[in-house]
Amino acid sequence: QTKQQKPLTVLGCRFRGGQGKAGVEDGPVHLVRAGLIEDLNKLGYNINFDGHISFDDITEEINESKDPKIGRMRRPRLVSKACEKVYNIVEDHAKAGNIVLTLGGDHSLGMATIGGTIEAHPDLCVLWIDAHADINTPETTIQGWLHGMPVSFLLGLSKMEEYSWAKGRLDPSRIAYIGLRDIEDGEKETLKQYGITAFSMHHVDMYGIGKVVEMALSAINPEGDRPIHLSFDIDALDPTFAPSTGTAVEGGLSFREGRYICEAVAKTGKLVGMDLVEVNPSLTDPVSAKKTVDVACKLIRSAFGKSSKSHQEQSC
Ligand code: NNH
Ligand code: MN
Ligand code: MN
Ligand code: MN
Repeated sequence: QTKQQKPLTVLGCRFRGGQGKAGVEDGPVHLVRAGLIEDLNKLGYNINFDGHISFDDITEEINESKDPKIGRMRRPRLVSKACEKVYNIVEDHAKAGNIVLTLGGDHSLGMATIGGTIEAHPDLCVLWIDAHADINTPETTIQGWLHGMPVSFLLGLSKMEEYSWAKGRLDPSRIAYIGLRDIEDGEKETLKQYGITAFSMHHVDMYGIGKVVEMALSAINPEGDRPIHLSFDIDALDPTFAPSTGTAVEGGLSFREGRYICEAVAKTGKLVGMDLVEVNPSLTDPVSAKKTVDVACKLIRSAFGKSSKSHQEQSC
C-alpha cells in the first residue's frame, strides 16, 4: 500500500448560528477528541490543524438585537459573517493545494466551504449527502434557518447584499444529492426547475447504493476528471446509526451505505474537500452521542482512504 503525503487542512468550525439547537458547535470538539486527527495522520496525510475556530467574537459583535430577521431569515448577518470567514480560510488553503476537511457545526457552513473550494477548483463538482436538500431560498424557507439554504447561495439563486461575498459559482449540473427524504415543496420545485440530480432513499432502495453512487458521479463528473467536494450531513444516516443530530429523519442510509459513498469517493482519487456537519452531542444520552461521533469519524476515515477490511473487494 503506497502512502499518500497529501497536505490536509482540518477546520473545526464551532458554529451553530444557522440553526436553532445548542450543542452542534461541540461536534468538532468531540470528533477530534475521538482521535480523528491521529487516524488521518496514520492514513498518510500531512495534517494542518490549528485548533478549533470559535465564532464567539462574531456572535457577540452581531448579537440578536443587531441581527433582526430579514424576511423569514434568522440570524442572517451572523451566518453571513461566520461563513465569509470560513470561506476565506478555505479558499486560501485550497489554493495552496491542500485538501480541506471541515467539521461542523451546522450545514450553513456548506456555502462557505464549497464557495471557497470552487475559487481554487473552478471545475468542482459536489456530492451532497443529506436527508434534506438545503436549497431553500429566502423566499421559500419556512423555518428561516440558514442551514436549510446553503445550496441556493452556492448556485446563485439567493442573492442578498449581506451575502455579496457568496459568488454563486456552482452550476446546477455539478451537484448531486443522495439520501433525500424530507424536502419542502418550494425546494422540490427548485430541484425540478434546475434539473438537479437527486437520489432519494426511494432510489437507494430501488437501485442499491452502488448504482446510485455510480449514477450520481457520472451525472456531475462524466469524464471522471473533475475535483470532488463531499458535503456529508450526518442526518443522511438513519437515526439508528446517527441519533445525535438536530433534525433526524427516519428511513435513512445505513452505516454501510454511508460508508460505501465515502469509499467510492476515495476511490476516484479526486476528493479536494469534505464537510462532516450537524453532529450535535447534546441532543441524546452520552452513549448515543458517542455512537454518532464514532460513526462520523468512520465516514471521514473512509473518504480519506481507509478501507474497511471486512468490506474490501475480495478476489475469491
Ligand atoms: N428543510 C428544512 C429547512 O429548510 C430543514 C433543514 N434542516 C437540515 N438540513 N438539517 O440538512 O429548515
Ligand atoms: Mn461536549
Ligand atoms: Mn444539511
Ligand atoms: Mn439534513
